[in-house]
Amino acid sequence: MENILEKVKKRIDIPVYKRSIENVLSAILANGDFWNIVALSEEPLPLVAEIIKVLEEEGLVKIENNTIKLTEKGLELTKKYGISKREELVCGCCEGRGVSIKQFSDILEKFKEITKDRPLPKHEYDQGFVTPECTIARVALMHSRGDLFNKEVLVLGDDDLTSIALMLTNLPKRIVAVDIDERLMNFIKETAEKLNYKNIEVITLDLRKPLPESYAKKFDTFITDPPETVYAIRTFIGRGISSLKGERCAGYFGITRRESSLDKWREIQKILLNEFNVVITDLIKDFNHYINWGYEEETRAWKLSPVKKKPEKIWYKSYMFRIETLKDSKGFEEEVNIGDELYNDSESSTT
Ligand code: N4P
Repeated sequence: MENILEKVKKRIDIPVYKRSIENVLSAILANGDFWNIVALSEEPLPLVAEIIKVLEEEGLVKIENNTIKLTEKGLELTKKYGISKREELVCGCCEGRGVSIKQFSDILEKFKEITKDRPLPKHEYDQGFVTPECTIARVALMHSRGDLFNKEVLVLGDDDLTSIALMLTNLPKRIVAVDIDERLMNFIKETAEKLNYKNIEVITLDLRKPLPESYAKKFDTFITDPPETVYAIRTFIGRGISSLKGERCAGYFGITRRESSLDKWREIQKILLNEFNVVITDLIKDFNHYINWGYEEETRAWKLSPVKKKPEKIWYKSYMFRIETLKDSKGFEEEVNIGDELYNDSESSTT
């Protein structure tokens, strides 16, 4: 084990622990598909790929018919270290989200109908949208926390078309959606016209730039799903917080384990607590499920994957965070002068 750990450490610049190797071994015991192993192990994809490579070199793992398996020697190692197969044990009723979308079943159907011809993910912007059930569950979650009815809601980046789901509920008193992608903004605008919904505004904006002054301190609730670099997380969530009216307003965002190590998670939590001075009220595992975005073969994940086979089911999920502002919470308003680093760091792989 020590020797595997040392080898991986030398070859990659993502923090790796004995626990990371154990997680990957447990995942391999449960599933032979690379994408599922990444999902089950909850380690960043580039790290999982490197660990599998080392395990293969050590004769602990073999890859046959696109399937990753432990060898006799590998199985012995798991026995020696008391490593068992990883179990998901997700609640079948709510898919693990902890909210029911029953009340919104008509809205789910309408949402599916409307988004049938939606713009498809653009690689350039790291897009990849969640399932309709998930978008509606976001609405249910926000409603259950008292963050929608009669509230002013800001959607920062709306690849998921959450603003459309929000319109359909008619719960918020005002919705503003912001995105860099004109296609999405037009789609949302056209939908609003068709629905004859008046309380929505759309703004086409690169969130490297601050929101127009007139949107500062105007909202009760924001939701965003930033790219997974610390830069993007600070910028998107910080802008969300700056747009809130003041104390006891709420923000929602997704953070994944696929592209962020727990060391990065700690950085993120430091930003939330120390820089923004907000409190985390909810943290729900695998709330967000992303439909495979279609440009898999052009990504770093594809290059790193030991098996050149597209994922068959959803493997990319993220945790949902809910934060609340308190006295002296503050956001982030500066313009950021970065290019590709907004999307890519050593742990990212799906851009
Ligand atoms: C990533 C999608 N590269 C998959 C494609 N990310 C954001 C898209 C917004 N729906 C996930 C980011 C999680 N914070």
